[in-house]
Amino acid sequence: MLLLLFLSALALGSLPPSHGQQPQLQTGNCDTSWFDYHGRCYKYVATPMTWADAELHCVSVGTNLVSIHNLGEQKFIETLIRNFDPAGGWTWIGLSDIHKEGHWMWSDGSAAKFSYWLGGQPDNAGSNEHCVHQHNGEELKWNDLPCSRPLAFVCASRNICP
Ligand SMILES: [Ca+2]
Ligand SMILES: [Ca+2]
Repeated sequence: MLLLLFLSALALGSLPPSHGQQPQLQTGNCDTSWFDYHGRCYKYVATPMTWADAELHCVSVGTNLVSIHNLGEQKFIETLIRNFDPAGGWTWIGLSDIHKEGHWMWSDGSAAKFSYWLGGQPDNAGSNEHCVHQHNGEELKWNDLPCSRPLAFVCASRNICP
């Protein structure tokens, strides 16, 4: 009996660790195929579109391209993207300097305080990079790119605190 208990304890101890690092995707109060993070709803759209068409698509369902305000939200969005595209392909977010070069604005009107640029970015390559996407890699860091590139994208609802 004691031996059995000992073996059970060993078996329990050998269970793989839970995936505590990655935020879980939950629908919460969001509609089907949207996911909740701290009361805001997010959706990954795999159909490649230009940045403007992606924004118009988000607006057509009452949202905008996603704005990102802290590292926790960035990591949630990385999890959301990888849930649908495990390789973490290039994905538009709502940041652009299309209105004024070097001045970054979120398409939902929120202030651009947080950033997560790749090394050496933004570089405005060819003086023609005004829209921001999440690059592939271990982390999905940000890069500026020509807005005309068709990419997947993430929409998010606007209920964000100032
Ligand atoms: Ca630019
Ligand atoms: Ca760039």
